[in-house]
Order: sequence, then C-alpha cells, then structure tokens
Amino acid sequence: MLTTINEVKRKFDVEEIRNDFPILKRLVNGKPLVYLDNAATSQKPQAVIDALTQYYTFDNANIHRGLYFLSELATEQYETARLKVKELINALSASEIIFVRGTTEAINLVASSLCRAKHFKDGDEVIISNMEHHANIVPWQLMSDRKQIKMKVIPISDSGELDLEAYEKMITEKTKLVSVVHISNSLGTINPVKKIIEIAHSHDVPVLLDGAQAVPHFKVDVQDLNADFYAFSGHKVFGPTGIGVLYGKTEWLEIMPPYQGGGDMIRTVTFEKTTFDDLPRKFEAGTPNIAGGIGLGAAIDYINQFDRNELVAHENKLLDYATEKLSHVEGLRIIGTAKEKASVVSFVIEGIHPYDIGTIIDTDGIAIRTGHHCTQPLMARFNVPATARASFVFYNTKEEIDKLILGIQKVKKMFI
Ligand code: 7TS
Repeated sequence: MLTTINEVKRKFDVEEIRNDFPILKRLVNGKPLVYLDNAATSQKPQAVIDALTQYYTFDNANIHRGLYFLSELATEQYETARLKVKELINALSASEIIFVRGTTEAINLVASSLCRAKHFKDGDEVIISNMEHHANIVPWQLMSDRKQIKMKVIPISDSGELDLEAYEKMITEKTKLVSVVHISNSLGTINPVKKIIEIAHSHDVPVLLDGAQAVPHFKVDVQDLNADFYAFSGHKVFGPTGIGVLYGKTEWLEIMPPYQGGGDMIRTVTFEKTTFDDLPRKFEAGTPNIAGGIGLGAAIDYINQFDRNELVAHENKLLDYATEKLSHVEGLRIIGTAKEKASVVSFVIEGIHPYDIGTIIDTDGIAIRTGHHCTQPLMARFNVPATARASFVFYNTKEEIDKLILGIQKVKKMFI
C-alpha cells in the first residue's frame, strides 16, 4: 500500500523505535552495541528483514517473464517498490526510477551512458567538488579511454562549504555536467544544491546529485530541486544492500543508450540488430535484485510511518549535542563546521591516530568509522590522513553520544 499524505503518523518515540531494530539489542564485546556508523550503512528494521524473509520463503520467482502466479506476484511487488521510490523522491513518473546496485553504480551508469550518447567531446568538462566521494570522481576518470573529460573541482572553505562564486566562474561552454554531492559523508555539509542547479541550468548544463547521505536524512524532492539525475543507495536508507536508485529526467534517459546489455531490456534481438525496451527496463539488463527492491519498498514504508520533520529534528538535536560535547574534549578538532550540516561529525585528536580511537572504543561496543571515508582529496584539503567519524540517525540517543565521549576520554588517557 502506498502511503497517503493525510495518513495519521506514528508518534516519534526513540525507545519504541529502537525496538524495531533487532540488531540494536545485541552485545559487542560484552557491551550493548552503540552503532554510530550510519553514514556507512544504516541498520534494518524488522519490517525490512521480514519483507526479505517473506519474499524468499513464499514469493520467490523471477519477474517480468512468467505468466504464472508467483512470477506475477514477484513482479507486482517489485514494481510497487518502484512506485514507492517514485513517491519518496517525488519523481514525475515511475519510469524515471532505475534500479541499480547503489549510488556507485548509478553514477557509473550516467558517466558511461552519457559518454556513449556522445554528450561529451574530448576536452569537455565535468564540474565536481572537493568533497566528493570517490564514487563521483573515479567514474569520470575511467571514461578517459573513451573521451578526455576534464574534471574541474569546486573549492571548499575551511569550514567545509562550497565556494559558489568560484563555481559560477568555472562554468564555460565546455561544461557538460555538474555532478556534486548533496550531503558530504565526511563533513556532513548540506550543500545548497537548488542554487547549484539553478546556476548550472542558466548555462544549459545538467546536474547529477549524489544523494547517498541525503535521502536517509530528509525528504528529497527531485522535481522541486529540478535535478536531472539523482543517485542513492538502499542500504543507507534502512533497506538492503545491493539495491539503489538512479533517478533521471525522461528527456535525458531517453537519449542515453543502455548501460549493460542482456535479458529484460530488449524488445527484439537478431544477430544484426537489437531494439531496446522502454524506460526503465532499457537500463535494467538481467535478473535484478528482486528481494532488494522489495526490501527497499518496505524500508520506505517504515520511514513513511513518521513525520520526517520529527526524525530530522531528533537527528539535529543529536548533532548539536555531539558537537557541543566533542568541542570540550581537549586537543580534539572537528573537521567540517558548515552552517548547514547533517548528523555527521568527523574529528581528529592531536597525537592520536584515528585508527587507535576506533579500535579502542570498539572494545566497549562503540562502532564509528575511521579512515579517509573514500574522500581522499578531501582529506588532502584538510591536511589530515584520516578522521574518526560518528554519524547518527533517528534511532540514536544522547546516552550513546555520552558513551562515545567516555570512550574518547579513555583513549586519551591511554595516550597521555
Ligand atoms: N556517495 C556518498 C556521498 C557516500 O557517502 C557513499 C558511501 C557513496 C557515494 C557510495 O555508496 P555505495 O552504496 O554505492 O557504496 N559512503 C560510505 C561511507 O561514508 N562509509 O562507507 C560508505
């Protein structure tokens, strides 16, 4: 069932919500798990786990091909999930929703298909930013065997905000795409993407947004943003791994050739010539991640129970609380202090390698990410090899942040 706008929403109660996520009850090293690595992947509510079990236990069949009961049932569930995604991000049509493996595959698809559509000439430019995940850097470099595409990089300030003036000046007649992250996974910065799109469009340049960190955090409306492409991963939005979404405006998807060839994406095949199916099937060669799609649908239903503003408000409180507490830790420096931030806090502590922080607090069951977070050029910009990063979602609590602070104090004592 698709949720309707007037539906009564479930009251936000963090303790009740935590009961929906079985993993949050487990122990790690004999201590209750404190899971603060949600930017890497989020945990799954029972409803998502049940949807996967239900599918494999009772409904498993391949889709789009069988005229028998189970195949039709699986097809219906998979296509209903597509409708749920369409509503989640307010796409104009479900045919603009391409199921892929995740954000990484979505961006690779756009790079590859735009290249093959001859959208780029040698020497053309793609504008990215200094805070991109490698998933929005490497695909453009990989195109070099087809076209010499030059990447231009929007600089960022010391607080981790994009320099919009520099961005505007960067656009030339060779600029063929702007591809930027909506929310930085390493800094937490929420970029002014509507403005970025307006500027690009005033030069007739399309925009791809990497929404991997944004869709889990707040309501994204691709029509309101006027994004040409939007990518995100199911596993960060409380759904399964191996499923993700590329949204593309019909006008773009229509002129792009398929990314991969095979079954399920053709209309007719002879040895001489193949004609392709309509959108979105043209981009979905082979048996897809059927269970993943259905599980993502269940994750969307889960989120839709709530007034998302209440979830955002809770996450923002956690962000403020963590920022305040961490800023009182001597020798600790927060990397990423933008005005508009989502619930991600990256930090370094003088004289202590982030890996040591992560490993030591893990003994108390606290999971944070340490490393370069697949943003090495960003680490270089801040002149650090790595950071420790805590990232929160709506099921996290202030008590968990207190445990993180205690853990950090413990690490510091060991190094003094
Ligand atoms: N873009 C951003 C902004 C991301 O945060 C990530 C994953 C990706 C792209 C790639 O997503 P995938 O699902 O295709 O792998 N970010 C992280 C992270 O911060 N820690 O682990 C993965």
